[in-house]
This record gives sequence, C-alpha cells and structure tokens, in this order.
Amino acid sequence: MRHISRRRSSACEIYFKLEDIEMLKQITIVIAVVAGFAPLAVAAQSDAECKALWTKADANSDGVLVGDEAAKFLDAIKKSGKSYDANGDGKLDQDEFLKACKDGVFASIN
Ligand SMILES: [Ca+2]
Ligand SMILES: [Ca+2]
Repeated sequence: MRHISRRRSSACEIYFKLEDIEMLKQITIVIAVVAGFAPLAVAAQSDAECKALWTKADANSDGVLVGDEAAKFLDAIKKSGKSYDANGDGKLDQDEFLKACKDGVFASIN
C-alpha cells in the first residue's frame, strides 16, 4: 500500500513541476517585458552622453563641480532622493557625476 501511494505522490510531484515550469516561463516573459521598458522609464543616459554632459558642466575643467557649475546637478540629485557624493566633500567629481548621470538623474538637463 505504501508503495502505491508513494508512486501516486511522485506522479503528482512531476505534474506540479511541469506546471511550475509553465508558470516560470510566463513569469520570465513578464520580467523580460518589464525590464525592456524599465530603461525608458528611468531614462538612463549612455557613457558618451554623460561624458559630453560632464565636459560641458565642468566649465573651468578643474575636475570638480562647485558653486554655479554644480547648482542644477545638485538640485537634480536632491530630487532623486539619493546621495552621489561618495567622498562627502560637498562637491561633485567626475566619478560621482557619471554615476548619477548613468542612473538617469540628469536626464532632464542638457
Ligand atoms: Ca569645475
Ligand atoms: Ca564628492
């Protein structure tokens, strides 16, 4: 008796596993669709766009954005609710700027 019931339960397990695979396929498709649209929503910018924006932003080419140079970018960062001032010096250097830029924080700034 025990043998029969074990066989039945293992047959059931296989059935449910196949169901799970179908469900996983559907979930995967949903994730792929959402991921495909996500970059549009975040408006992330490419490396080249961000480097061009940095060159323009650092008007005196001293490698940091301070004061007037930084104002609109610090504003955008504030709105994003995240902190990109990795070294906490209150200025934006190129690495910090590019990280925020690639996250799409400066998407509305030209
Ligand atoms: Ca500068
Ligand atoms: Ca900094």
